[in-house]
Amino acid sequence: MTDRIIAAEVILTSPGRNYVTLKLQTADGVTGYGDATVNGRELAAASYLRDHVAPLLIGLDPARIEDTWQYLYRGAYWRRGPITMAAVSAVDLALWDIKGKVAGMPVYQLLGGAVRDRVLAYTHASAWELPELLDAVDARRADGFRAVRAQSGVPGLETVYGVHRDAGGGYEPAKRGAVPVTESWDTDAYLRHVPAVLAAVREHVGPDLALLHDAHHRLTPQQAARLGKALEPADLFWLEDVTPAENQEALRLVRQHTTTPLAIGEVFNSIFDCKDLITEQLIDYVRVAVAHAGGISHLRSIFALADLYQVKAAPHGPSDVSPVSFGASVHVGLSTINFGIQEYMGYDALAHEVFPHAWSFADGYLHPGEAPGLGVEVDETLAAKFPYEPAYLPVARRLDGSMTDW
Ligand code: GCO
Ligand code: MG
Repeated sequence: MTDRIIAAEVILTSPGRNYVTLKLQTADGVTGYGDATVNGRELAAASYLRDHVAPLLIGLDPARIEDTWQYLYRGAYWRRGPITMAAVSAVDLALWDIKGKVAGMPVYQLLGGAVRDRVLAYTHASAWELPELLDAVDARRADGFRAVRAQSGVPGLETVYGVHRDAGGGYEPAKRGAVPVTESWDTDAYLRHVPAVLAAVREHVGPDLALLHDAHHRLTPQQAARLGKALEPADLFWLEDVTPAENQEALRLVRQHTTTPLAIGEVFNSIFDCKDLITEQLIDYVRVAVAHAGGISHLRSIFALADLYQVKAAPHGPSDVSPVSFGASVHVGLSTINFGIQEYMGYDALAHEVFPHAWSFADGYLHPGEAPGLGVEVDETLAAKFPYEPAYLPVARRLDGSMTDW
């Protein structure tokens, strides 16, 4: 029996980018960490935790993870949504961290133990022009990756999701400033260009490397169907977020027209967002993240449902999923039978220092490590040196000036 929770604090820090971390402490001195980072809405997530959730946690038995999850989920009359579910996720992760530390075991052992030796990862390669993109893919391969997401510029456009125009620098979508940058977007120009780019990448790398591509929610079902079909010769591991999937039925049309594997789900925050996609087998990979879809506890429900339909788990893992929840995701990957692949965009060197972690990457694969709990700590003194800075994801308008999905 563990002592009760005596403190719940929110740590806001910006080592390279903003992160919202929940810290729970028990009376007997055990600390658990969770992540509630919502890119561009960090203060809302921090306030939800601080003002509406932290007071409910004081005095609770940290061993009761499922009961606490149900209390926070069902107890919020205004349930679901990204902010609420990020807060639920953070509490869930911190409680699993505490349970692992109390048991003296890494969390994956509490989830049933390893069902594989290591967790396959993919990373990003991007460049505006094709020759530089091919170099970037080669460089990621030289880093050991066996799966690479390729994104390029589009002639006629100034900005494209996933790519910085200036060669070299890594891609970070959120920009510092008090208001979002407005980008302009033309789906037709993108559709004319991208099949040739991915065909050239496939020709360059040969058959073995797994190639992925992210359309970032920008197509109509018909455009998505055409793109999936046009990309079939490039033999993609997946084509991601073809449509804004609020309308799950839209994927029926896409599915009827292409055998390119489809991945969706990074913005989903509960099983209800993906239940039809899964049960109708409209996708191949579900991309929910432990930080945004209710933590380890709810991801396990989503992945168990997905397993019935041969849909694989492929959690979101860009730099805005903090090293705390990234580690949690790797514990889930190691212990989930229908796990497919983990996105690993990598972190700024400072983020590795602020969040020292037991998880590691080698030879294309991740491992959560053997430290008790999640195996990720927070250097609070260092974290305090990098205060929150306002930063927003861009917004997008079409060439005629009307708003569209970024
Ligand atoms: C991905 C994503 C990210 C998102 C980002 C938004 O597949 O990794 O699409 O790049 O755009 O997480 O905050
Ligand atoms: Mg994506």
